[in-house]
Amino acid sequence: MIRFLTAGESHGKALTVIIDGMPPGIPISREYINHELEKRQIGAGSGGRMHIEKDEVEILSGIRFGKTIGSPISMIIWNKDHTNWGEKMSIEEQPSEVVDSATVTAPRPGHADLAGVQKHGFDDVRNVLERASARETAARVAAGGVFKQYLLTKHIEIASHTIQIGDIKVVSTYTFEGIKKTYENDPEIRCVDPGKSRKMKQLIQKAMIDKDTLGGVVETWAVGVPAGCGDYAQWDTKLDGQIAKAMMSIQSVKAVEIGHGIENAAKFGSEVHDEIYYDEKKYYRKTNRAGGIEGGVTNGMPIIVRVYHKPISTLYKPLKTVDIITKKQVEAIIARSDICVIPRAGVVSEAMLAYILARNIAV
Ligand code: EPS
Repeated sequence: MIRFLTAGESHGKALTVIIDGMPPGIPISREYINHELEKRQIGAGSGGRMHIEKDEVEILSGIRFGKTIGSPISMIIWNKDHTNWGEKMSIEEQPSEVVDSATVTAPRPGHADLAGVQKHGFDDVRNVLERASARETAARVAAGGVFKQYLLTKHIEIASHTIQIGDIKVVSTYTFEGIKKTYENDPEIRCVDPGKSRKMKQLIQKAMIDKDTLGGVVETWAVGVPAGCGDYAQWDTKLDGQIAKAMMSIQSVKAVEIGHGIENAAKFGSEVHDEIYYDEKKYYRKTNRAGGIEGGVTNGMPIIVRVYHKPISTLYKPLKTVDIITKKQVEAIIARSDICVIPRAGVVSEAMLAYILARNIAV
């Protein structure tokens, strides 16, 4: 079964990813993966780091003459910013002045900072924040580039778009073709509705002026997935459960919704379930409120997943916290960060959905 793991600190030498279990003979283009990485780098509300990095993948193993060979695929993305952090992120021991200058003791509310320190008993938040950083998603997106190319050989396509930033929501109807075009038509926000996109951008600018941050909602579709993917018989093989776990693991995600899951909870059953019809030797539905999954199994309709991101927890007007050494009330650290990740986060959701579909299809 396909699986993958990532490694690497935000300001360490590099991010790495190993994918195990990919079937042989799948054409893999490095340019395709690099284009996915580029999508993660461009967007309104991103911080200064994106001006330093130009993420590109180096493939180290598992691919020969342009095709997978059934061996583990290992890939690396070098962190350009590491040259500015060499001593502070040194693998070797360093003198105490260097260690002190790199130490962080004021954890940010909402980040993994304090929870990670409590877990391991650290006296330096940096040990946690370097790995918990959303920089890690670059490695996931590189893996996603491999999974998406595999799914294309099965005629499965994945795309995402921004449906909410702060309290600005898309209410217009849209198609998969429309969603696919959002990266080209609106790289800064990735919204199908130009009017809403303008308002979202203005809201991000306001948050920046106010030294605040914004969350939002990304919607991801997978089309071409045949009926019968996943399982209804065991809790851990249900496809919706697998997707929810994968999406919830993305940095800053606090809720996951399949189809119209949230609004359906407030309705009568007669208003919710997608009625079944039959024509020309196949079943079809006129609606897709279930988001393509019933009982943990795909029903042949597009899979629709929404992920809800909280606002980034590094604020330029810092919240109150407690110093982990002195236990005195202080202000949280101000680290360079993003104002809003939503436009860039879509490709991360796509990568995680591609992973779950690839691992269920390749069994
Ligand atoms: C990010 C890289 C990080 C942050 C951000 C996302 O780089 P740096 O810390 O050098 O600015 O900008 O990380 C976070 C939002 C976070 O909470 O850690 C990236 O590559 O996306």
